[in-house]
Amino acid sequence: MTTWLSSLPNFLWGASTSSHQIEGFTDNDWTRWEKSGHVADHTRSGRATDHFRNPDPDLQLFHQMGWNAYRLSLEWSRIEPEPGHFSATAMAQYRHILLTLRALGITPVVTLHHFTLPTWFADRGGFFCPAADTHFLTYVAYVVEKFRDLASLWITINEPMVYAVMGYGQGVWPPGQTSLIKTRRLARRLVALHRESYRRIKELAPHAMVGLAHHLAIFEPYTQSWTDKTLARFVDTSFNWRFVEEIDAYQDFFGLNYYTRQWLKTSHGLQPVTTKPGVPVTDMGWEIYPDGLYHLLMRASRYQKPILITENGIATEDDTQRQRFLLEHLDRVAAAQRDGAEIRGYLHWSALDNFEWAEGYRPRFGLIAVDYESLRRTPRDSALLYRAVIRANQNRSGPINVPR
Ligand code: IFM
Repeated sequence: MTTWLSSLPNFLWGASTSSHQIEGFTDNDWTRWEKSGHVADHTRSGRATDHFRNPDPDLQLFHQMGWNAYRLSLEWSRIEPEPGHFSATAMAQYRHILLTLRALGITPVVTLHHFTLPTWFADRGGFFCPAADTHFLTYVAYVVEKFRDLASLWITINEPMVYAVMGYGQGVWPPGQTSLIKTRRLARRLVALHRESYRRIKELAPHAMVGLAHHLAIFEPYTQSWTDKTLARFVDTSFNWRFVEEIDAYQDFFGLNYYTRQWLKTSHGLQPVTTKPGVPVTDMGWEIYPDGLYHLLMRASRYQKPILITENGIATEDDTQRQRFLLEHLDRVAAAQRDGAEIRGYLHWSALDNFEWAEGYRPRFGLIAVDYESLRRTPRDSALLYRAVIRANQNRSGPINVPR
């Protein structure tokens, strides 16, 4: 069992974001994808929430909401706009953000790759380019060396399987390819890159804890037929667990992103059915299934690593639904703790409303609402409820206590 760093809070309470989704005017392969009309209603991320230009009010708000942790991602295309040229301005702004978080008593969880690529890297073939490892590891080493004094929790890659499937299998994200073979090859490439990044980060920052944010879903057979059951088992293994197995020796904590349950039906092939009639769903059309979090936490705990819930959240215009979602999922976290899972934090997705990739700005995932016209931020009641839960659990060891 890996030990949790004594310099970290016993339990991390907070929320997550990613650079492209909140920062604004980020020039990468997604910006180009948006320009070519691939996002719902031809939306472009544009200034997003304008967070990069003006981060301080948000960071203050995170503090006021009682968070002791915040997961952010660094935007590679800002930091290294051309191969081998690093932007002092971008690095200074990220340093400012990390220093401010430290001053506010908020532990940063820093993601190095969250779906976006510098265009120069994408143009060379992205992670398939012959020098991909050299490029990515140069970027990783550069930022870790510069920020190792301010961050000790690092996530190399966000949701590698989602990234591979959406961009190379379903073709709805850049680069828009539809090849199962390439999806599998990319997953293998990302395994190798994660391992190398892990080694490199540990060389540069031996005390850092390094992990990856695994997107895990519950996959169940649509009917009890032998074929649906076999398909569900196959998808569960290949989407959820193969990657985990392949990098398990290279993760100090288990980062888990959880959202929903999906169903496998032989007539639909590998494409899961997202819901069954009558189940409660979010504005993404995803089933709300809190028990799934419990099952995945218990399954993840077999890997004998501290678990960090790196994302869990709901797209909804109805904040009452968000409040219920939050309490029901936290209740399942507490149950998993009582049953022996070592869970070291819960980071809600998301801190702020943000740009939801191919869906644009319609889905509202934020604990804090953003008015995209005025850029005004308003903490939702769910954020205040979350703060009350955090306060009730301050300095508590053992399972978290969740009001009913
Ligand atoms: O917005 C995304 C995030 O970038 C990765 N995990 C899932 C979230 C909701 O779809």
